[in-house]
Formats: sequence, C-alpha cells, structure tokens
Amino acid sequence: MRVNWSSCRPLVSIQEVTKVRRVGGNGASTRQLFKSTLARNEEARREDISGTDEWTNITPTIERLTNRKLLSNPAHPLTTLRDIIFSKFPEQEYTRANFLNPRVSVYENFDSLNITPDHVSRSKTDTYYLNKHKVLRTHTSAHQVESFRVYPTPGFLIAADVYRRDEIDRSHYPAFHQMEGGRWWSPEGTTSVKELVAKIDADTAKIPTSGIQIVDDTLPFHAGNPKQDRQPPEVCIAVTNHLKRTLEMVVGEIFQDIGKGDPSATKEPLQIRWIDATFPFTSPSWEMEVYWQGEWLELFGCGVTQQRVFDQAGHPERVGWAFGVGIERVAMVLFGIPDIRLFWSEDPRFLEQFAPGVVNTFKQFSRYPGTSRDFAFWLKDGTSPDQFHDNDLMDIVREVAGDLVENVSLIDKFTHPKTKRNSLCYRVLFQSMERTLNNDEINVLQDNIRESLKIKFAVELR
Ligand code: FA5
Ligand code: MG
Repeated sequence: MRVNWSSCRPLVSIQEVTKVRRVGGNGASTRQLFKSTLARNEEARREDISGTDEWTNITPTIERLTNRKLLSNPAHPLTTLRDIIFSKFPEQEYTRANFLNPRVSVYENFDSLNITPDHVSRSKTDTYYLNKHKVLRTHTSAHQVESFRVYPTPGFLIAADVYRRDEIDRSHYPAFHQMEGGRWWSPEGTTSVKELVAKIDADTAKIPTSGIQIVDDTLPFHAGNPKQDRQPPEVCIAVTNHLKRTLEMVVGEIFQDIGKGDPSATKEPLQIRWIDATFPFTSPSWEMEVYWQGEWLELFGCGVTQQRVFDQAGHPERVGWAFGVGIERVAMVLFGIPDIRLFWSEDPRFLEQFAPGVVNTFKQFSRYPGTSRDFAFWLKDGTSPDQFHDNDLMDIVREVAGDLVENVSLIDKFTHPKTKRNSLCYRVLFQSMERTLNNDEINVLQDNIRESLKIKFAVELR
C-alpha cells in the first residue's frame, strides 16, 4: 500500500511539549527530552545490525539493491538530476550529504519524526526491517533531526536510496531515491517577531523567480492544515513563502529546458499545482504535483518543520522548513523514461544513452511483448483476505522473477457462500525490458511463484 501520512496523529502534541518546557523553565526539560532521545538513538545504533528476529523481513533481492549505489555512477540519469537539483541551491547556504547508510534505527526513521507507534507506515507489510531496532530507511527524512543538529550551514540537502514494500507498477518500485532538503532560521540577533520575519523575507527575496506557471489555491494555513501553536502566524507565512519560492525555482529551472532541441518532444505546457498535505513532521504541509501522461503525479512533499523536530535536534528556538522529493519521478519526466524499473537496468542500451551532466530524451529500445498469468488460490481456513497483504505476494514475485515483472494486480476476491473460505486471484504481467521471454521460462517462474505461495502462506492453489 501507499503510505498514508494523514492517518497519523502527532506523537506528542505541541501543547504538551510547550508545557514541558515551561515547567522546566528556560527549556531545561526540552534539553532533557533531547538528551534522552539522543541516548535512545545511540542505543539503537549499538544494536547488532546483523542480528535477526521476528521482525526481519528484508529479502535477498532487496539486500542486493542496497549494494547497487546508482548515485555513484556519474553518467546515471539519477546522478545527473541529483547534481542539477544540488546546483540550484547556493553552496554556502546548503550542506550536501551523499551515501548515508540506508540502515537506520527505528528511532531515526519514525520516532524522531513524530510518527506514532501505531502508524501504518511502521508495519512489516510496508517497511523492510533488519530486526526490531533497525530498518532500511523508508524516506530520507530519517536523517532530518541529525541534519538539523549537526550541519554548520542553515540548509542541507541529502540524496539517497530508500526502500518500501510497495506495489509493482510503472511508477512504483521497492527501492527508489529521494532528496531531502531543510532550511532553518534562528531568532538569535533579532529582538522581535517582526525582525525575524524580515530576516526570512530578505532571504526569500534573493530566490530567482520561476518562469513557469504554477497553480496555488491553498490557504497559508487553516484548521485542516494548521500552523503550529508555538509559531506566530507571520513566521509561519514567511517560512512558507521561502519554501514555496525555493521549490518553484527548482522545478521552474529544471523543466524550463524540457524537450528543447528535440522536435518530437511534447509541446504541451507543463502544469504544476500545490495541494494541501499531511505529514507528522511538518505543519502546515503541502505537495507539489505535475500533470504527466494524463495523471497528476506527486513530486514534492513539504511543509513547515514541526517544532518538535527542532526540539529533537537540540535547537528548540529555530524555525524552518523541509521537503522530500522522489528523484525517479522527476527523472522520468525530464529524461522521458517510461518505466521506473529502467533506472536499475544494467543493459548497455539503457546506460550508454546517458553521459554525466547531460539531459537527453531516452530512446526506447524495442518493447518486448509481455505475457500475463493468473494466480488464484484459497486462503487457509479461518484466514480473512485482509490477513494476506498484496505486498506479501509482491515480495514473492520479486524474489522469483526480479525485474521480469512489470505489474501485479488483484483481479478477483470472493468468499465461498457455503464453506466461507476466501479466494484471491492476482494477475502478474511478465515482461522483460531486454528481450522476449519464452513460454518455457515463464512456466518455470509461474511454478516457482506457486510453490513459494504454498510454502509461505499455506494457500490452496486453484
Ligand atoms: C515522504 O517520504 C516524506 N518524507 C516527504 C517529506 C519530507 C515531507 C520532508 C515533508 C517534509 P512520501 O511518502 O509522499 O513522503 O514520498 C515522497 C516522494 O517520494 C513522493 O512524492 C514520490 O515522488 C516519491 N515516492 C513515494 N513512493 C515511491 C515509490 N514506491 N517509487 C518511487 N517514488 C516514490
Ligand atoms: Mg505522498
């Protein structure tokens, strides 16, 4: 399933944190809170990451992907795009971080970001666990607190591989890349809210304006997308303006040149819009979407950083923003890459089309025909369809067939009226980007998937 951040309540309400601070006087308790979370973080770091337990669900395929390090290939389109995005941010203002270890603590990936203990994104069906204490980061936000804590500049940028147990289709893959950005201001040296706002506004004025048209019908904040109690409204608005102008500048500069010099490229003007969003670590929050191939594709998630995140970082007085963007999503639009699996291709016909620092339109090599097979089965007696998760099948399919699978979808689900047993049917589309698959090899894949289903889930195949 897709992560649905909106089902998340804050771990500690802002009022609670404020209360704790007041009781402690001068932020003493905040420091305590900060100390204890750091201690917890350290504890988690020391955990034996090779140890496995009942939480372990990382598969060999995913383990292999953690070693691919696509961003270390200077000619890879993801690397080119990363460097283009980096180049839009002044170097003296934003520290860059690359190649951070994807194995992070549960604290870093979830708790430090206000994600509740019962939030769906933590479940084994959505996240790859090395063990109870360690996960493969599901987003680059896992490094937010540390980045707000240690970098000498007021801004940072992180590019990295992230992992999610997700559906398989053209724009979703269990491993992908994100970029995280953050920017903060300190009230230090200012004597009033007005001065702090003026300081932020002065930085906003320095951002080049974007040349492209962007639709923004959102309100600065409202009950459904509130400003934080600890922030005066003017500060929230000033931070928001800086955030939105920054991302509009980045998108504007990147897409301005799209299709230039390529007569076959579509001449349709790019449509971009802002919509309200929800994240446990920002409020208010937004998403920026782009209209691409007939649908709105979500690019950036962002918002005004929750003060609790700054508390965790040991700088409760700061205000600022953060964003996260799926790099593949932007690269697919920019390089005209039609399928997210291609980024992982080792086929020279893919890799040799790209050179360091160059944005060119991908030329599809012949598309090979696909073949679909259905997998219908009865669940074990007493098992409801909800207890079998789509992602359980996704992982089996990936283990057996790797990138030879283009799509997996549930096509039928029913309960037998007499026996009350539940039946599911999935359709798997096998298709290689590199060659035509023959029937014999698809039969072998099919048999292996069926065998795995029987062994792992005790289903009765139909
Ligand atoms: C996040 O991951 C937040 N950490 C983003 C954020 C950062 C918000 C900082 C606020 C402040 P989300 O789950 O929506 O949010 O993912 C962010 C982006 O990653 C999406 O907009 C999309 O571009 C990309 N993405 C998500 N899932 C996949 C996937 N399976 N394959 C490829 N790209 C994906
Ligand atoms: Mg999202």
